[in-house]
Amino acid sequence: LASFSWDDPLLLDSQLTEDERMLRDAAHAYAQDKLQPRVTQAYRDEATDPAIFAEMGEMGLLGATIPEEFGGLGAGYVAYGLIAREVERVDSGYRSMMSVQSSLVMYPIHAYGSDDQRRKYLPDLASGRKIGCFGLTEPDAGSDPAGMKTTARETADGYVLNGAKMWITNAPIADIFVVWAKSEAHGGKIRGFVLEKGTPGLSAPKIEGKLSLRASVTGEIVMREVAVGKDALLPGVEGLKGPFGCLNRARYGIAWGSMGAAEFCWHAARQYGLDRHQFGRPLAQTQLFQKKLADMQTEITLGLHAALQVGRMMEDGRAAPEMISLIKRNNCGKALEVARAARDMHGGNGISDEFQIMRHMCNLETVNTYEGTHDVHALILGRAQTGLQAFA
Ligand code: TGC
Ligand code: FAD
Repeated sequence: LASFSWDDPLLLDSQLTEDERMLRDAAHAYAQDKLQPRVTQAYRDEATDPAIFAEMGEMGLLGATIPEEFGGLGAGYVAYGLIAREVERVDSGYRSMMSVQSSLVMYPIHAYGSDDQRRKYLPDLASGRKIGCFGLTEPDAGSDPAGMKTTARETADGYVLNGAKMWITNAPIADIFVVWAKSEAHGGKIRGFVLEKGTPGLSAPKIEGKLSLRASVTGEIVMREVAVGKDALLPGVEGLKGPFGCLNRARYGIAWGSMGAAEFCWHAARQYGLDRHQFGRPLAQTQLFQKKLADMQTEITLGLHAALQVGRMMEDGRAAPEMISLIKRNNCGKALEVARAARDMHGGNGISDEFQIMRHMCNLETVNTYEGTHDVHALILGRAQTGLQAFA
């Protein structure tokens, strides 16, 4: 009889290449040795350690899919997903820092940038010497980014940007800002610009008081008459498909990452149930507890295999954006359910940061909202199967 592995029921591991397993193991070791020991205090203090970028850079975890000539690893999308899963097993905020840098800053500079922009920015971003952020959302344009108000006005030697971005991961500590604006010179079409810290008129105040994702700093981007040269424009794309091209990658990574957070909660709930006795037996020996563990095992296993399938299709160019909506929506929603159940299964200990479940649970509220909310992805899938768009 074939054996059953409770924590890898459908043998995901056997579907990975040797290189993918090695990268996964290196990311796991880094996350457990360097990130896990500092996360509880960082979360309490709402403090982001910028040194994490240099550490991740040294490990090759930033921009893993970017070619080696620009400082990346030239790895595939499955490898990228496995990194996200290992980092998010510790904290969604750390994965956020990594995925913004990789998918939302390095990817657009590589895919839409000029050769000069690639050479100027990518090696420093890959090594973590420079920190990047991605400004799409605005105070009055979240799910509907087409409603953005930020503008770029053409001048004799470049552009002047005005506007405000809201809820921007890494912004207060960023050196490089990929910002999306309506460009008057391009018929009001959305264009991408690369801004640098220190440019007059550009500021990035921190958003205080987050009760979720506290180990990852979030800010605004305020642009008041920010003058940049022509070389700040990303020449290779115009329209919403520019930012969406980046979001496809980041959403895909989140589908893996959220499963890492869910796995942490599942494994912790299982161990807690084995260790804790009530009514003269382990909690894990009750039917209700086992049903919850079986649900966690099932949803996580299905979510990981779906992410693997989409990753393979991304690698051979067959992944449609709707597939990414399906796994982003499902895996974030399921991870949140797993975390809430694990919180309950830990009883009173479930609310203590020592047990870490409630931190994951609070983080996953954000993960379920950013990069397209759970409901917005439902509407994307609804449009794809009915031909009717229900957004507006
Ligand atoms: P729609 O008419 O559907 O499309 C406009 C144009 O964009 C193209 N497009 C895509 N291209 C590539 N990939 C995709 N996934 C694409 N989706 C759309 C589309 O083909 C069209 O191109 P063209 O050439 O015909 O003009 O656009 P819409 O205005 O109706 O938008 C619909 C909707 C709701 C789906 C969309 O706006 C949406 O996805 N909203 C959610 C916004 C969102 O995800 N924001 C994320 C902000 S970044 C973030 O949260 C980072 S957190 C990171 C972290 O910390 O980890
Ligand atoms: P809204 O769009 O106002 O949505 C509010 C509610 O209404 C949601 O439940 C939504 O599903 C629902 N809704 C909206 N439209 C419809 C509709 N047509 N039909 C039915 N229901 C609808 N953005 C960036 O650009 N860069 C970043 O780095 C970044 N990092 C973030 C980090 C954090 C911690 C957070 C919280 C957010 C971040 N975001 C970032 C922003 C994020 O992408 C947005 O919060 C998200 O897209 C939702 O937009 P909103 O907050 O304006 O909510």
